[in-house]
Amino acid sequence: MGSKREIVFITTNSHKVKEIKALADSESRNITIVHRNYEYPELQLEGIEEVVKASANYIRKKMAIKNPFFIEDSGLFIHALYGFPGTFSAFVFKKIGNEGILKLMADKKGEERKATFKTAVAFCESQNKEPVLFVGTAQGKIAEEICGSGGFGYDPIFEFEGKTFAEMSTEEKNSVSHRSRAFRKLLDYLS
Ligand code: ITT
Repeated sequence: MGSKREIVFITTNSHKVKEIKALADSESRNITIVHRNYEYPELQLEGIEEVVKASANYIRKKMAIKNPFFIEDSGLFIHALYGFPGTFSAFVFKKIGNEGILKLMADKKGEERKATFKTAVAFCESQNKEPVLFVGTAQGKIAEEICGSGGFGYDPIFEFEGKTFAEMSTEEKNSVSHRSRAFRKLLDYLS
């Protein structure tokens, strides 16, 4: 068995770490995820790809991270609300939470409840290399009510094939989620 390669994941969100570590272990690709709980600036840009790229460039130029590292930015895009909360997902979650989103969606039926979860991962091999981006999406809908106690953030209102993400185990969510789809692309790139 070859030696494991260490990749640093920079995030303040421990739920993301749990999902990514479970995924890295289950894929057995000789990658060890090392978590660093650092905050970094997130510019308010047009899309999450632009946001994550700007943040990764900030980190590689201003913070002394020795190992290859990645960060990720995720957002919930509700079709009937023209992509809201999108890049404002963290702010909106803090301000109005899942109850607030359900209120905004009160008059929306069927297809109108469609939503996309999106993750953009930015990986930096070294301090002098531009970040490489990987994007993953999950198509679902906004549930009629809060359901489930697992996961985090918008999971209790994001329904995927009849179940919310909060009703799924980490493994189940990882088999279909936006984050797992983006992260698997990074694993493919690394191997
Ligand atoms: P870092 O930026 O430090 O990684 P964060 O929690 O601020 O952590 P994001 O900006 O990517 O992460 O998250 C935006 C919002 O979307 C935030 O409120 C999260 O709780 C929520 N979110 C992200 N991924 C999610 C997921 O898989 N399921 C449910 N909600 C999610």
